[in-house]
Order: sequence, then C-alpha cells, then structure tokens
Amino acid sequence: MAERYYNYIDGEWVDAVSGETFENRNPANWDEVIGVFPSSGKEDVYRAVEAAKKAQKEWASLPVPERAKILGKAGDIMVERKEELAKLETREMGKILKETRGDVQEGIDTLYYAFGEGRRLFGVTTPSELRDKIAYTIVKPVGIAGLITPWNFPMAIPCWKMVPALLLGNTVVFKPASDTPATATELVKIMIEAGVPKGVVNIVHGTGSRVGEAIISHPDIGVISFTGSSAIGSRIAEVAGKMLKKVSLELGGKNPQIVMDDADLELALEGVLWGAFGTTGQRCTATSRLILHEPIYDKFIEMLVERAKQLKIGNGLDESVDMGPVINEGQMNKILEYIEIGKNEGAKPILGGKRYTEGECSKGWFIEPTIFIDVQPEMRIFQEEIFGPVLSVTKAKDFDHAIELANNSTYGLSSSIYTTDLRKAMKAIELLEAGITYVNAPTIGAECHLPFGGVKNTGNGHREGGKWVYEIFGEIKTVYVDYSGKLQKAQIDTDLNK
Ligand code: UN1
Repeated sequence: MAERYYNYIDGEWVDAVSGETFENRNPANWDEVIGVFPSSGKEDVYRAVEAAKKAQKEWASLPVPERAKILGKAGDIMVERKEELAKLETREMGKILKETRGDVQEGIDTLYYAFGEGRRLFGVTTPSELRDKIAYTIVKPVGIAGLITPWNFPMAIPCWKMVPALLLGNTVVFKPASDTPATATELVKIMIEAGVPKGVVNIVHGTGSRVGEAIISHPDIGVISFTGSSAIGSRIAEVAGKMLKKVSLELGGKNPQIVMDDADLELALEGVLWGAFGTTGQRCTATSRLILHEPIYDKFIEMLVERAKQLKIGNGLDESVDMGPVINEGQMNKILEYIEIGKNEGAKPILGGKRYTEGECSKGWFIEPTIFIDVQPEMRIFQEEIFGPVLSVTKAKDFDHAIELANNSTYGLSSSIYTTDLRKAMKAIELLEAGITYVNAPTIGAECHLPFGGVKNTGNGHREGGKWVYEIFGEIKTVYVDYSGKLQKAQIDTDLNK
C-alpha cells in the first residue's frame, strides 16, 4: 500500500476539501507508487492563507534568535535523518544517492546559515545630515510568503525559500512540485518537530494551474518566490506584478562551458561530464552548451564521447550508477522531441539520442547521455532549455568568438571557462553575461551562502542564497531618531550652498 499524505494547514494534516487525490510514482520504476496526495484547489489555499495570517503576528513577535534556534534544531533533525531523506528523494525524483545526499546537505547548510544569521541580520547605521539625529535600518517580514518550488532539488530549493522567509518572521504557504511532494512533506514534518508553531508553515499539494494560481493571485500573500520555467515565471510576474506583490523568479538556463586550447583538458572533461549529465541534465545550471576552441575541437570531442558512453544508467539507489532517469514520461517525450529537432536542424548526433530500456530500466523514464556536435547558434537546441541529458557542442574560432557564442542566449544563469591563461579567465569573468561564472569548474554546484540567480530571461533581478535572499522576504524600514528637541528640516536646514 502506498503511503497516504496530506496537506498541513493550521497545524492539522488534512485532505483536500474536494477529497480528490493524485499519485506520485518512482521515475526509475513507474510501477512503484511513493504516495497518494491531496489534489487541492483554491479553497485549500484560502484556508492555508487564513491560517498563515492568524499565526503571523505572534511568529513575527519572537526575537529573531528564537526563530533561528528553531531553524538550527531543524538542521540537527535533518542531519539525523539525512540518509533516509536522500533515499526517499532518490525514489521519488530519480537522481542518484550521492546527489540526493548533497541536496539534503544543502538544506542542512541553509538551516545552519539561518541559525547564524539570526544573530546578525545587520542593517545600516549612518550619520544623519542633521545634528542630534541618528539614522539606521531594520528589517521586517513581508507577511505571508507563497513558495512554489520545482522537483529537481526537492529539499534544497524549498529550504532556500522557506528558511529565510521564516527567519524574518513570515508565515508560509508552500506548494511543492507535484512530482516531489513526499520530500517536501518531510521538510514540513521536520519544521514541526523543531518547534514551528501551527499556522506558520502550511503545505498545499496539487497542480500549478489550481494551487499555484490561487497562491499567486491571493491578495493576502505579499511575496511570491518561484523556481521553474521562464514561461510560468512570466505568468507569475504578470499576475503578482499587477497586484504589486514582491516576486522573486529563478528561471531557465542554457549554460555554456567554454574550453580554450590552453586548458587542462582532463579537468575540463571531468567538468563537462558532471555539468551536463549530473542530475540527468535536469538543473537550471546544467551545462547544456559546450563551446570548444577550434584547435582542441576534434580531440576533446573524442575524449568526451569515450567517457560519456561509459556512464552507467540506472536506478539511483544503486551506488554504482552515474545517471538516473528523467522525472516523468512527459519530460522524457519532450527531451526526445528536442533530440529530433536537433537532427532536423542539421546538428550531428554523435552519442545517445534514444530512450534507454535495458533490463529494469524498461520500467522507468531513462534517456541515454546525448551529444550533438556542429551545433550552430541559430538552432533551437543551442537556444532553448531542454532540461535533460543533451549536450550541444559548438566550435569557436578564438576567445572573442567563444564569448560571443556563450552570450548568444536569452538566458544568463551560469557559465564556465576552462583556461590556464589568467588574462582570458579574468576577461571571461568580465564579459560573460551570467549571474554566475566558474573558472576551471563546471556550471553546476552553487554554494548556499553565495548569491544565486541570473541575468536576462533567467530571472527578474533577485538573488537567492546567503544574505541576499533576505531582501526578497524582508521589508527594510529606515529609522530616523531626532533627539535635538526641535524641528529640523532635512535638505533645508542643511543646505550646504547657503
Ligand atoms: C536549480 O537547478 O534550480 O548550482 C538549482 C547548482 C545547484 C542549484 C541548482 N546547487 O547546480
């Protein structure tokens, strides 16, 4: 029997008002049902918002270090449960255990970061232009945060959002991806066990079109944080923007790795294998474009194919496997469609390209690591996010051309250059249009205490991670204290031109 899961609203585990449910299955073995979840609608979201509203003032009135203590405790619980959570995550999402352990670890790191930040949350103190007056800033919560999270990092990304939201004193209505609702539920259970009071964290399961829409259009939700596709992000910006909510969007990527002829080719090879085929290519930071300097083009492709064809595909619970399935049948078909598009556009497929159905893999949604060479910038497989194990390789005449190719994208999340020439590395850092640039490292692997986000259509200017995420979930209050005992007129009493 599959486990039965519920929404958590106002401190109670409850079904959807409609009583409808949906199943969540293992992408490596579609026969295995992980759990049955409430398929919620607008009325469930409205109940969750009501609960979040009721709980918010009390929660915000706690001293920040008190809230931080609860988050630190959640970190301790997650440490204890790390292995079990990683296994659940691999079963529901497919990526290999090594990676799901990393995903849970990122959740832990985010919780411990918040634990420390609870005793900082520094503002600015600055002299006033007037005598006997002081000016400084404090940060207040927005109120209720609506969190809509993707399936590719089922623990880390919900933590990136929920943890800072809570630390600042917001209450939360959380809609996880319907492909990974079990891991999300475990996060909520951990928060409860750590001592988060009722109504502070509410989880509502269901589809984007019903639950997501209800969240983004609810007038009482003041801030929306979303990670997912640019198409949905743009829809959220439209609805929430019109209602003047704060909106943070972390969207698509088409991340390039450049390899120059002076690079350590072995290192660059390890980098691209990890960047392109780690998480089965399903990261918004995944390396989906490889830009090779002409003199090493043929040699590097040979090295790459040799290694990529050895990647072991299979169930992520098997420690010897390198690459798990893609998330569901729909995604698999979309990726296979892109592979057809690439062939029709005239790119040359040199590895993979097919669904993989050997042995047990016939029960799941597996795709071979796929490499196209001779990819031109006008092709769709160069421009569009595929979100699967498909790498497009393009030749660059020289350094300037490599940068030009890398920047030929509507996205700008991550980027990477492999070179041993300091001048080229520094120039690339300056010129690459991306929120993140790695030097001699792959495009994936952001650390939770640094800003995470991108330029162009990758987002709307916000950064998650570190202290920067606190700008999303906080409202800054500027405080002026005048202790002169008289009316002082800024800009008038201080006119320096007088
Ligand atoms: C994402 O795919 O949405 O830097 C985020 C990385 C991960 C985050 C990916 N830590 O690859």
